[in-house]
This record gives sequence, structure tokens and C-alpha cells, in this order.
Amino acid sequence: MTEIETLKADLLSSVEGASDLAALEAVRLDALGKKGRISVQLKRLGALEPEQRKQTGQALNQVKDELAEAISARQKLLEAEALSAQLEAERVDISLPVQQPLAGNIHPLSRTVEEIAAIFADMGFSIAEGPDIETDFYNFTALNIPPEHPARQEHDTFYLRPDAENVRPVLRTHTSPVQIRTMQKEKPPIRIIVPGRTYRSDHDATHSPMFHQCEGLVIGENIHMGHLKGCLIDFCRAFFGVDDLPVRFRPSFFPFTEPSAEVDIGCRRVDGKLEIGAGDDWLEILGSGMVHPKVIENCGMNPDEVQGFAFGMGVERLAMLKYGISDLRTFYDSDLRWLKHYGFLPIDVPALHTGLDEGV
Ligand code: 2U9
Repeated sequence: MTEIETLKADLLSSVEGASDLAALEAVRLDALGKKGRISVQLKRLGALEPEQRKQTGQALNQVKDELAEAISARQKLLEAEALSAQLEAERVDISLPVQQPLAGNIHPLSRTVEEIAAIFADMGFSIAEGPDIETDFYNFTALNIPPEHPARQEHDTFYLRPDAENVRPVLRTHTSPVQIRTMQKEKPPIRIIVPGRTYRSDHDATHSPMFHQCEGLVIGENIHMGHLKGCLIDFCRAFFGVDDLPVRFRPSFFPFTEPSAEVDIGCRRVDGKLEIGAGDDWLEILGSGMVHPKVIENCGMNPDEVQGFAFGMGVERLAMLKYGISDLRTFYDSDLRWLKHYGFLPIDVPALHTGLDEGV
């Protein structure tokens, strides 16, 4: 092997052996720097015979070109390796599971009120609200429940401390005071539902001192029992999602309605389990009636000019029937495991806005 071939082999092997860019630069300087091994040899060419100068010069320049090419190739490789190493070191593992934000669940009572409201909204009703603390007048007197009437005891009213005029406020025993307030404020036609908290001093497995009602009121000219029946049959069928659900109106009595009717739906009981929609049995789910003429008068309207119907339902009872909840007390326990089981996802709302279209 000639001296130049040895030099070339040595330098190319150094290039291959350079493990990083700094080492590669050292090899380049060792060969091609001012005092580099090739540079030195090139400088010595002048001292050679012309023929040998030509041969040696060509050979040296060829080594120089090959070396430059090898250095460039090695540089690219080392740069790519350095980049990969950097990327590896700075890697962010985007495949890690994301911690889901905690989402709350809609309470079955809220959901049930939403469902009731969606159905009545489709029939042109709006929602009315009023205070939980009421006067005797709005909770009893205006509703044709006179002071000595036994209903005041039956209702097991919570009375608050008397005010300066010795008047005792009450926690409303039904949402009916809101209908009275609306009738005083607004002119017929009136079509409202009134969902809200109500209070009675009663506490056992099937009664809670605070519970929820949703009442409704329609007032207008020539409103009659046919409107009451059509409206409530449609409601029952939409709420339970059974389009041929049997609905029965059974005579009843309330001081604020005349005539009054309790509303039952068809059901059957199989092995102690309730099935709504068919069968020979009946299940009471609503109270209703034509608004008593005295109640219309008490609100400053003439019962010969306007008539109306009203109805009332217990939200807990409807939620228990629809969603198979067996114990009333669990509604108020604030048990998150219970809410996860019986609650609803906040995004699961479209069904609420189908109202009457659903199942009717
Ligand atoms: C006005 C006139 C009439 C509201 C009515 C019922 C029948 C009724 C019960 C259902 C289950 C209460 O929660 S419950 O125990 N309600 O049966 N409620 S009619 O009648 C009114 C209301 C307001 C001005």
C-alpha cells in the first residue's frame, strides 16, 4: 500500500470512528486544517519532480475529495442521530390516559320536572314560580279553605313565628298559592305549570317533610272538563311513553275544585313488580278538577266569564314510578353512588325537548 493509500485508509477509518460532531471536526482539522496531514503533503508538492508532482497531486486531491464526501455523509448521519436523541429525550407521551374532568349527574327529581315541563311546554304552558314562605291567605283562604276547615289540620302545616301584626307565615303546603298570585297579576288566557318545593309536617317511609309538586292551571273563556281530560290524558301518555295508556278519571273532592277527579293509569302487578301501560289494575298519579267558582272570584275574576281547570302531581311519586326508585328517602340522602346510579348525564338532554312527540 502506498503512503497516500495508507493515509486515505487511516483518515476514512477515523471519519467512520468519529462518534459525535466534535470528533468529526477534529478528524477534518487533522486532515485538512492548516497543518493537516493532507494540507502538509499538498504544500510539499512543489519540491517534487513535475511528473511525480502531477501524480501525487492528483492522488492527494482525490483523497481530499473522498474525505470531504465521507465527512459530509458522516456529518449528516451524526446530525440525524443527534436530532433523534434530542427528540427521544424530549418525548411527551401523549398516549397517557387523560384524567376525565368530574361531571355531575342530574338528580332524578330535576330530570322528572324537566320532562313534565317539556310536555306541558309543547301544549303552550309556561312555568310560574313563587315563594316557599306564604301567607295564610294565599295558602288556604284564597283556595276556598276557610280557617276552621279540617284541611288545614290534614295538611300538617309548618307555621313560622308570628310577625308584628301577629300573622303567622306558613311554609306552603302545595304550590297552589303561585296560581292565585298569577291569577291576580295576569289576565286570561292563563296556562301555567308550577313545579316547586312544598312542606308538610309528615315524616315516614312514604312521606318527607319537604317534597316536590308540580301543579298546573288553565283559565280562559269556555274552558271545560273536556279540556282537562284531553290535556291530562296526553300528559300521562307522553310522560310514561305509552301511546295507548289507559287513563281513568275517578270522582274526588278538593275544596279548590268542583267537580274534582283523581286520575288513574292502567297497570298490572306481576310477581310484586309494577308494569305500567296495560292490565286490569289502576294506579293513581294525579289530582285534578275544574277551578271552584269561589277561587276564581277570590282572585278578582268573574266565574260566569272565565272558567278553568287545575291539576296537581307529586314529583317524587312520578319519578319513583318511572325510574323504579323504591325508597322515597333516598332522594334526599345526597349519596353520590345513588346519584351515579339513578342520575342522568348533563348532555343527555335531547329527549327532554321531544315532549309530546315522544311516544304519542
Ligand atoms: C288553584 C285552583 C286549583 C290544584 C290541584 C290537586 C288537584 C291534587 C295533589 C297531587 C298529589 C297534591 O302532591 S299531592 O299530594 N294535588 O290532587 N291539586 S287540583 O288545584 C288548584 C290549584 C290552584 C288556583
